Amino acid sequence: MPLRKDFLWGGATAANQCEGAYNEGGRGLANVDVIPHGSERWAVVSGNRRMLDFEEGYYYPAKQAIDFYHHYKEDIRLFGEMGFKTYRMSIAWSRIYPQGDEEQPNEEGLRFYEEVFRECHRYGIEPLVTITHFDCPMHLIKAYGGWRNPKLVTFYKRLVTTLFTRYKGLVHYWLTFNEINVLLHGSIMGAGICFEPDEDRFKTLYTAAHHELVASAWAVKIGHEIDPENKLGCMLAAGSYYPYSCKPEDVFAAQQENHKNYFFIDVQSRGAYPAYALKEFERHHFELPMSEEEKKLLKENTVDFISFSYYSSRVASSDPQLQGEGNMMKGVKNPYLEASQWGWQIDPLGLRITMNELYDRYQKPLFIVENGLGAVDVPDENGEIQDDYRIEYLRAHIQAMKEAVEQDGIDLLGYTTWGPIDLVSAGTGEMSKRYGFIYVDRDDFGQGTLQRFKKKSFAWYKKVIASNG
Ligand code: BGP
Repeated sequence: MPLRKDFLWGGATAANQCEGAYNEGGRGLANVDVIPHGSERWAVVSGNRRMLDFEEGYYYPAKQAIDFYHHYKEDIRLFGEMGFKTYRMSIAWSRIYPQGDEEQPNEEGLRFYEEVFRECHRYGIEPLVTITHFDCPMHLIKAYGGWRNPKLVTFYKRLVTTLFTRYKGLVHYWLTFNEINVLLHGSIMGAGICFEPDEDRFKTLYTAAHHELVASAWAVKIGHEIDPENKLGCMLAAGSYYPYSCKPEDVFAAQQENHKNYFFIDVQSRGAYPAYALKEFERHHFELPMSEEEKKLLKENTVDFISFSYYSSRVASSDPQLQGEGNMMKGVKNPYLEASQWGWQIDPLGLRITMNELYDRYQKPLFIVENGLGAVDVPDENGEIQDDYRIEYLRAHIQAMKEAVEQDGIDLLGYTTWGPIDLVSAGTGEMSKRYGFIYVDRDDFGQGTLQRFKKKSFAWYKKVIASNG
């Protein structure tokens, strides 16, 4: 079977990496506004260094980003020109509830996204909305301690009820949490948590995970009740772990790493905590704070589809000495693969392997909602970007994706590349790591006109879409 006729081709962004206008339209301050870029970023993202120390002073790039807030018409017109069928974007929670815990939403924020969705529909583009993409209102972090606190579930329920009601008929595809498994690695982005010095991190992280899983099930329930046409998906930072060798200890290490990743999706898709996780909790003397009502909620409100990001496969070894680089999750270097400028290993076949694993495990439609190559793009003497390396990367991954559909029989809803327009990198907090088909004139220091222009890959992707792959 070829790709379905209504295959959802498109691109994906996140509010905090493109909108800018961090203090306009009544928006409140969020974690993503104050995480520094540069050398201290990782310590803050992983919850090891207090983010609150950085509250003042870091204005660029995240707070301005590519100013999508004021350029959305132009940007969506360009997506329309490429033939996008879908545009994945996220809602900035603090535009809708500036503090996070108010009773009433901010009308200006609601109106902004309504206009964005209407603009998409003008070009026949179906919005695919991530409800939270690494963002959390600052007030919820300071006053409640982020997702440690079960009150966040209440506030999230209020948020989703507002969104599903207001955008009924305008949005049909929703993702509850971006890369929910990143919570275990980047606690500030994944859960609005910076650790106290003597905190039991295991307990804190899995408590927060439970709250997000419960919140996600509420979103599925409320989303279906408000509009039965709504399709709700989970979102995993995917990329299978390969064993470093066929030594059983390495195979076992890879299986353990895969468990850590699949844990979230096991709950969201199968509706119950897997046995391996419950055993791990026992070993850590961690009592899952789950009520009978929550157990039932999780069981009855599983997701409609499984979405995931894929940049790279990963390798696990039983040898603790081996360490490598990766996106948020460190892995062992794979000697058979080349890597990007940031050390992300390039493995198109790994996409097909990952798709098969996910489909075997869950038997639900898949949706690839991030894939792409981050690179430094240098304009040539005519000011153009000849990004053949990006075309090559995407072509190979799209080929592997098609094989997974045509030869392995996987049900795939769509494919959105990451950052179809250049935006701020989540990993570095800077502009110079670019993914786009559209170049944005902006550098790491806030210099540049913000002018948009097409790279070579723009026309290429347009053809990919027009020919349905
Ligand atoms: C994913 C995130 C995105 C995005 C992407 C690329 O983990 O969901 O927000 O940024 O990775 O990562 P980076 O920006 O670090 O290159």
